[in-house]
Amino acid sequence: MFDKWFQRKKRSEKGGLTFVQVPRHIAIIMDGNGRWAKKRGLPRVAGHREGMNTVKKIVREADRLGVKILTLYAFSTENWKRPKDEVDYLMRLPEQFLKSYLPELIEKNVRVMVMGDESRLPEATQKAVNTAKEKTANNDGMILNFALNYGSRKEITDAVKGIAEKVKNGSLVPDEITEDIIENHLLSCHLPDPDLLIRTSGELRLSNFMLWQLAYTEFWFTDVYWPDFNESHLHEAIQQYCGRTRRFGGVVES
Ligand code: V07
Repeated sequence: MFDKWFQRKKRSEKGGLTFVQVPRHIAIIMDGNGRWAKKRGLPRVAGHREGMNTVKKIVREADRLGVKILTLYAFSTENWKRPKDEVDYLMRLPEQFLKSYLPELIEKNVRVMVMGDESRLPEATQKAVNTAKEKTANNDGMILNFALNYGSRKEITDAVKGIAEKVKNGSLVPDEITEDIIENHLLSCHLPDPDLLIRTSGELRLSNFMLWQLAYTEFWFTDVYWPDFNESHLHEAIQQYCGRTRRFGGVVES
């Protein structure tokens, strides 16, 4: 169904030229893993494990559809407040994920990136993440960008500190501080802003995720819990995105 619609769209846009509006950069807040487990009488960590399988499924589908960047909010700076057992479990997931999935990512030419403060992560997690980044550093297919121990206010605070330092040492004057300069000090400086943000499990907020970068992003929310999120939900989000007109604050002539 989706594929047929997608192919038709490709042909019909711009007089047969391939002009496809599949979002270049999709960001996802993967919420509802704990609630998914609770609903089934399972421990919260069972939801996180199932959520990890959803990640694999959605990475495959996004790659197949030609998405260039997929950013996934895996762990926030606020998540440390959760029970120690749960945090310990979550911290082992990157390694587990990469153990079973890195070969496929390499085979698919996917590049793994991580955005966040990695210094607080357990040694083994840092090692696994660094190996994945190194082994995929030359891949030029889809970028799989994990927000790991990430918080947007911390990111912006660190950017301000970096800029202040440059002003202090004389390499920058306040008049030269532009939006571009600020952007270049963010953790996402090498990536274009997300075109589409998806949040699962019915919460309608950003929870400290990419506050600067989401300024003009289209949002799509669903009540579905992340472990239940599947290819059809991704298609629905993309179809809705394609039907919207993005104005970036201006007006579009009809
Ligand atoms: C985590 C699974 C998805 C649902 C949300 C919470 C649980 C994949 C990773 C990951 C991170 C970095 C990396 C490779 C994989 C991950 C955490 C939690 C902390 F390089 N899933 N996943 N990391 N969950």
